[in-house]
Amino acid sequence: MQMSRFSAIRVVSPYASNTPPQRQPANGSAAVIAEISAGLLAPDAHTSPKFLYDGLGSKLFEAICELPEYYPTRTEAGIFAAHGADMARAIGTGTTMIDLGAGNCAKAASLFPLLQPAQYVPVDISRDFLTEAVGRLQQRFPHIEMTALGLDFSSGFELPDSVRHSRRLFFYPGSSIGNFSPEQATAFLRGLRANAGADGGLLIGVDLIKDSGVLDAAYDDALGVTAAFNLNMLRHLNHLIGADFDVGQWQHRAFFNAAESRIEMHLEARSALTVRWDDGERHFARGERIHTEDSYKYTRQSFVGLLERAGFATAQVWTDPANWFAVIHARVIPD
Ligand code: AVJ
Repeated sequence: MQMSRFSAIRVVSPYASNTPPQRQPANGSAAVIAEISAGLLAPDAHTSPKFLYDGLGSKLFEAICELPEYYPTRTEAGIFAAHGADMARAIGTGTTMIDLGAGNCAKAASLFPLLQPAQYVPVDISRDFLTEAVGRLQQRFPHIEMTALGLDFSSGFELPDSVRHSRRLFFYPGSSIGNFSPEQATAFLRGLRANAGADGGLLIGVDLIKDSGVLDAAYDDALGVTAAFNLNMLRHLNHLIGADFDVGQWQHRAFFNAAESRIEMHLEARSALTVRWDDGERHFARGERIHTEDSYKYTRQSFVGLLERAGFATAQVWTDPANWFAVIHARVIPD
């Protein structure tokens, strides 16, 4: 057979799958770059789950909340719907409601008619996403004073003077407390207690230990939305530290670690590869992982014990009929 006189045409496209992304300058602060670099260079590579939330990450998390497998949001919403009036009786109206990780503010908003806070203070690391949501919310509830705070509260924070001091209610739904280890969670809640004042309280959502098949599916859904959410962190890291992560080279892994009572999420290298960023690089063997998130699960009793160690007395616990999720109201134990 005669060979073609023409050589094969090589298509050079920025979208070709075998073209690793071009590195861009780092956009993160020096502290953020140092934090991410240290995690990537650690023997067991890891990153903080807060880096899952850029603009797209926040939207993907919203999509996760719609998935049939992801029961926490729906189950918690069911508890609020069934027991919201009871919660309002226990907590009272006119509080200073500080919403930690507010996101689209939908959960707090669903409680406004019953809880009628005097001031609403949504806090979220994804500032633009938050600002948009609060603008819409203020129009719907013109009588509630709203002060949005775009900050990372995961390592402690100070509230500005614009936040009222009386009857502070920290609202921490969605089982986001699960991102902390039990020791970190205790320290974090102690910090809230210090910021809450003697008449302060906490309304918190906690995911409960259940059948591991249910847990695994919630973090590895059939549509692959959670996989996209996890993998999107690599795009975010490219932006923050000027790295050249190639998303196609990585795979989502999520499973319940019963010994640690936590869901673990990882990103696993599909082949041996090297990642380079502004002032560092790391080789990953095929199958090597970056640990991106922990989501701890508790029993009702274990979490009540944790609250006590943090200086909170549990006032009331509401659950769904299957006992998959708990919403807990706790009060500051005064010194
Ligand atoms: C926002 C931390 C509560 O742990 O269930 C969802 C994040 N990660 N699917 C959780 C998450 C993967 C979520 N929290």
